[in-house]
Amino acid sequence: IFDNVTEAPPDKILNLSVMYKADTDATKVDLGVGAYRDNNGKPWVLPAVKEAKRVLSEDPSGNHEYLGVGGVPELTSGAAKLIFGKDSPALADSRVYTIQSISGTGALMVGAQFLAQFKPVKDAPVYISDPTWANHRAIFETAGHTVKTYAYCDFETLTLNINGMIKDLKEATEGSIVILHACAHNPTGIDPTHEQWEQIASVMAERKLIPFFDTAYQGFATGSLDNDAWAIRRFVDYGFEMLVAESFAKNMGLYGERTGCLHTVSNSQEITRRISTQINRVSRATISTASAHGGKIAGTILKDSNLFSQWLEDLKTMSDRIKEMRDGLRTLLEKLGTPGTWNHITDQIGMFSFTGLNATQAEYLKNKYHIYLTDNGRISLAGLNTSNLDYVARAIDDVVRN
Ligand code: PLP
Ligand code: TYF
Repeated sequence: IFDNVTEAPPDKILNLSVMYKADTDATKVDLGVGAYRDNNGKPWVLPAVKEAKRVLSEDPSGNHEYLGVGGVPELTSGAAKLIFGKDSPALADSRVYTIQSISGTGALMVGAQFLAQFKPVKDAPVYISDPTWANHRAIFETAGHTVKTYAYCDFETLTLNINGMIKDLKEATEGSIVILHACAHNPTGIDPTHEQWEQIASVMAERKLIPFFDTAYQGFATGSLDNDAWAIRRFVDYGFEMLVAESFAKNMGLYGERTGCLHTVSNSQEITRRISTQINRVSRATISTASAHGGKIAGTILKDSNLFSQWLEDLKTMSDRIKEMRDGLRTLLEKLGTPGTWNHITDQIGMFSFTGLNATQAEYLKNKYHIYLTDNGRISLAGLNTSNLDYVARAIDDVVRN
């Protein structure tokens, strides 16, 4: 019956993790998957998360019942405030609907399926940045959209190709959906400036394009949750109707708990009410109800001011360590006189650096030094620590010279 099933290509990032785990060399370094590691190279359970789990475990009314279709109410209301701001007019006017999702991926998928049915211009494509997180294409194609790309990275200078981006958006057909990374762009670590976001908003409004923000790194970009939501809030003020996929995987370290939210913003309370019924229907048909454990942890942190303060400290611990690694790597490469310029390592923000190394060089680093990075030259700075930084810098120096 299944003779016609061909082999699917492996997911490059997940495959890299598998190869890293199988590598028995003691010097191996994992700069592949975007997951935070502490200075000992170990996964980190945030103190705020530990405390939230303790609070939940002692709650006498705790149980394992199904969640309602919307998810954990403390999570969805807290998550919406986190994204749109406590004083958001869209929230005050009840123009936002928020549903709990299976992390960022699930939020994108529910949004993609909703749009496949209700996008205002039938057959309008979905635009993703070149480059982007590899799963974007897969998610939107799976939901039946045609996926196109817009220029994003100037691969020579490793800066934003704003002119190329504006040109591509100008040429997009009316009603196209544009996936935008709210902050800390994956894989490049390059974000538009406020002025560039204004340009993007202006052309998107003119061309009647639909923004679909993906926010997986709030708190990792500028060090402030509010600043990292700046673009989304600006687009709301601009008057856009839009979608936002929000992940708590990275900023709460809840990777495996699959905790996130999908938000929609419309121009009226009544439209939002109708949208909510359709989003609920899509979610019901895909996951039925969201998963409770991560939702309750994140909800507990968002609603409790002490836990929230602890979370801000935890975010600072993570983003400060990543910044130190950025500074350290750049300084070492410059000290070694490694050919090329390395300022982009500290100019870029978030969890990743788009180093400019190519696929051959990535392969060389893996084979000779047991250093794992994606073949587009992206490194996860969270994989660096004070014990391996020097080793990695020397390896990069070697591969660049050879
Ligand atoms: N979007 C981007 C740009 C990402 O980098 C990621 C994770 O790496 C996600 C979404 C979603 O991840 P998750 O489904 O684990 O929340
Ligand atoms: O490192 C990245 O870009 C991500 C990591 O369910 C990831 O692809 C891994 C598993 C997952 C979501 C994201």
